[in-house]
Parts: sequence; C-alpha cells; structure tokens
Amino acid sequence: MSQSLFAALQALVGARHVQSSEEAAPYLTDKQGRYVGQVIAAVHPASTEEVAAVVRACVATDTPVVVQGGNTGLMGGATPDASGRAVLLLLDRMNRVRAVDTDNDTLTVEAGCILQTVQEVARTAGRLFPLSLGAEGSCTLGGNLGTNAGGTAVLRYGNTRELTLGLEVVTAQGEIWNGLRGLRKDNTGYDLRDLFIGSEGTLGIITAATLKLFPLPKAQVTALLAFDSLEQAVALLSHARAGFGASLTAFELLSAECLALLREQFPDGPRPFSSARQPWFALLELSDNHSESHAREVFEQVLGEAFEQHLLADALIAENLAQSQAFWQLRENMSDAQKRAGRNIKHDISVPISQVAAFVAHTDALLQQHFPGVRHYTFGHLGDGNLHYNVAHPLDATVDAHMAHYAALSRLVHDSAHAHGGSISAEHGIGQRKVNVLGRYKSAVELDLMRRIKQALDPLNLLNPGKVLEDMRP
Ligand code: 2HG
Ligand code: ZN
Repeated sequence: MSQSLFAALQALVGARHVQSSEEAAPYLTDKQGRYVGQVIAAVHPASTEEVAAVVRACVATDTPVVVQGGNTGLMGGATPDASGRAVLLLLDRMNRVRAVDTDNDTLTVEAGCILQTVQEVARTAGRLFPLSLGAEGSCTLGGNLGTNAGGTAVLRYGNTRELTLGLEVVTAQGEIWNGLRGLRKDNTGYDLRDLFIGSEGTLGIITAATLKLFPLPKAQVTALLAFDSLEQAVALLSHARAGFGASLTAFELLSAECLALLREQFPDGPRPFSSARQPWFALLELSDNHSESHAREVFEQVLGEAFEQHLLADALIAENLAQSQAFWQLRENMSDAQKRAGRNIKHDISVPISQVAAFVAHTDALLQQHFPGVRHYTFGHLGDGNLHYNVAHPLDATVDAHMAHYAALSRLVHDSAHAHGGSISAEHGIGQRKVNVLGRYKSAVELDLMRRIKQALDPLNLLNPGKVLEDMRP
C-alpha cells in the first residue's frame, strides 16, 4: 500500500519532489527536539492543484496528512507521529506572490512564503505587513496562519487572524476552496476563514492568503524602560496607551533575570541597564505617521508625565536605528538564550492585563512552595497580557529532574492562569503538547463543539490527527 502511494505521489508532483522518511529526517523532529516522527513520504507540491491531488491520493488510501511550514513551532503541532502512516506536506515550492493591490492595501501570497519575504514584498510596495516574530527569517506564512501567530506587534495590529482577509484552502476531501477575498466587510454567512486560521492543519490545508497592508510608519522611537514593580509597568502601559493611542506598537516585558541571562548567553550582545537594580524592564515602541521630530516630541511629553507620576524608574531612549535594533535584539534573543541555557518548562499563558501582576506574584509563590529553587524567566507580550512564564531548573537540581515535573508544574501555572481569567495558550497553540490538558480548561460544551466541527470538515480524521484534539480515529 505505502509503496504504491509513494509511486502515486511521485507521479503527481514529480519524483524529485517526494522524499522518503530517511531523506525527510530534518522535518521529522520538532524544533525543541522533543518529538520525532516517521512518514511514508514527504511531498513538496508546486501548486494548489497538486496539493489537492496529494490529499485525494491520501484519502483514497486512508493516509493521514500532516502539513508543516518552517518547523519553528513549539508544541509539536507540525510533527507527524511515530507510526510512519502519514504523509508530510511541505509547501516550500509554493512561495509565489500572486497579487499586490496598493489601492486595496492587500497582498496575496502563497503559504510557503517565508514571513520575512512577505514583509519585504510589502515594503517594496511601500507598505507594512506588520506580523513580526523572532522566527520570521524561517517561519512560513502557512505556519503563521495555521497557528494564528502573534508576535511583537499584536498590541497595534492584532494576530495573524486580524491581518487576513481571505484564504485559499484545500479541504480534507481534496477540493479547493477559493476564499481569497480582499474584502474588509463581508457578512455572507459563517466565517470559514477564521475557522481555518489557527486550526493547526486539522481542518484544511491553507495554500494562499490575502493579507492586509498598512502604511509604513515615517518614524519609530524605541525605548527600554525600567520599573520598580510589575504593577508599575502595567500602570505605565495604561498611561502609554492613553498618551500614544494607536501609535503604541509594542510593549514587551523582560525581567531582570532575563536581562542577566541574555548577558550570560550573549556576552557580545547589548548590555543596557547592566548595573540596574530594578526587577522589571519593558521595550516600548512608538510608530509615527508624521515625522521623526513629531515622534520624539510626543514621546518625550508622554514619558515626562510618566516620570512625574512615578510610573517608571528609568528610561533609555534609542538615539538611532542601531540602538533600536540592539534593544530589539535583546528581546528577540530571549528564546534562544533560554535554549542555550538548557531545557526549561515553557508557558505562553495570557491573562487580562489588569491581572498580570497578581498572576505573577501568586504563581511565583506557588511554584517556590511546591518546587523550591526553580528559576523564573518571565518575559513577553505584556501589551497583550501574554507572558512567557518559563521556569528553569533549581541550581542544585539537574535539568532532567526538573523536566520530570513538567506536567505537575505546568498544571499549577495553567490552573493559576485559568483562575485569573486567562488562557493556557495565547500564542504557541495546542499542537500535540497540550492536547491532553485542554479538557481541563475548556467546558464540555466547547470541546464538543470543536469535535463536531472537526468531524464535519474531516470525517475520516486524516488532517493532522491527534493535534489540537485527541486522535478521533476509531
Ligand atoms: C517569543 O515571544 C516566542 O519570543 C518564544 O513566543 C517564547 O521561547 C519562548 O518561550
Ligand atoms: Zn511570544
């Protein structure tokens, strides 16, 4: 069976574009090195029609289909299981720009485009595509859509879902839905677009999208702020939202522990505030559609008021692009700094911004009580109420001993986020990592609705089985 499917796939996309499990090894381990899969084949179709034909061949042989973008996800959502039954679909050959419409401020691109390329295409057209995240040099638009990626500009522009007007999708039956509409208003029934976005390849294969473009800002001001407490950072955020309005484009948090880790892991990197005593820092960015001088004037006024009202302890304002990039480098290196320091227990929770300080105080204390000595690396998208509440091993324990507590420790963190009105995953999705814990936080009604949607769209349960929801194969 699998031999004839392999040959059928070769006939559909060309023998050069079908790899064996051994040849596809780099795609079969997730970024964290936690999951390792096996496949019948990895297939690289060149067009939507070829994707549809591959899906039909898989349906005919009852073969699961797992789609993968840049393999930068953190939840194992794009890694096939170890059974070797699935076909892995890679859209790297589908990286064409289909249309740029500057009057409509839209861009239509295929799912295999690298995010950075999408940003560059927009820039060349004199526009901004604002989705921005650490992995942008290697993650793909398809992966961003599949996971409803967030990143560092959500505060101003929203998640991938808010940046998308239309989609092209290959269904679980191998049909093509052309929903590439460039409409900002369309009330003609159920919103299929928003259903496919964030479904992690479990409801359909997104092959192209029509994206929203924005004006390129004329000037940006970046500052690194220091705070005496998290409450103070939250109060400053509120002040900055009121003062800057829609010009506030980023508000990213780093704890003092994070800055210390960055200095340790990137000794040649930037070292702002290296002798500061404050426990919390935030990277603030303001984008201005007038001019550099206007941006700085507004910035200084709002920050001046903030100092008067004791809403911050200190501020470093980037004087030029190089300094601004250095501040951003700190933030973007944070995930890698932790990776270099060894495995840790990661979270991407969100809570209402008004609950952030209470959540951190409560959860830090709880973890010290149950897992004394664990080290907290809390950073992330404070402007969205989304924290990477990551926990590293105590210095007197091994990484392995710490990782053995993964489920119990995460449960405390997730329970705490839930109790503070939050979510257990604001950004990284469910993948396979969180499938088993989802039921604890979603009501039976909500889970049942999700299962019924999955059954309606993918009755044979062939699309990325076992991700988001437990594997529903009989
Ligand atoms: C980030 O915001 C990413 O840098 C990764 O979402 C977070 O590595 C992490 O925990
Ligand atoms: Zn993040």
